Amino acid sequence: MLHRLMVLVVVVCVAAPLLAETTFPSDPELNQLAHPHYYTWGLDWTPPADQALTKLTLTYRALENLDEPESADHLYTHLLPSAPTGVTVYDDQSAGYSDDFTNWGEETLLLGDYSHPDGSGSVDVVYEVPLRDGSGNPTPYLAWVADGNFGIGIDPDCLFVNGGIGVGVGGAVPEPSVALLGLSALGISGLLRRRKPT
Ligand SMILES: [Ca+2]
Ligand SMILES: [Ca+2]
Ligand SMILES: [Ca+2]
Repeated sequence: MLHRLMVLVVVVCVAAPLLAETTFPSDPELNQLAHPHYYTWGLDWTPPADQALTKLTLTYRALENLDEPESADHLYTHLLPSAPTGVTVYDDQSAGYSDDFTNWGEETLLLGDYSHPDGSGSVDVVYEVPLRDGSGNPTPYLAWVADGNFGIGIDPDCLFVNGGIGVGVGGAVPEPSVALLGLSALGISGLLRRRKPT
């Protein structure tokens, strides 16, 4: 006796958050970070209206400390609430090893005071700034970024080279509406109702 086999297709909708990120092209002028200088990199953008920004990420790609690296060398990196568009180069105000953003005119967030491990070659270094806390409430840094201009402040105290500095700002985008999910379900249902070939 021939039995028909009924296949039950279960469609599971997983409520995973959809993430999106705006990335900024690296500025080649920042590939060679020289000891006698410090830098600001101002970024202008239009935050997506439909996106709840949750984090900012900065990545030094293939970062390397040249010119006799030693543990006393420092690469100070800050998030700035605002900065002139593009790269601006300043002369260090103090000789030796000292973070020149300590005397910056407005509040900054120190992302890292990096020292390159001896003999480690090039490495990727990543810093992440939460723009919202675990409950979804804004951190102070959300306003710095969401007003359309923010900056990265870098004071290399030794020669640091890199293969590009990646900056990304991202967050969750709205999940599809119930109506769209409904239409999608109808579409699947229609497919399942198609007659089987004899
Ligand atoms: Ca410097
Ligand atoms: Ca300095
Ligand atoms: Ca700002």
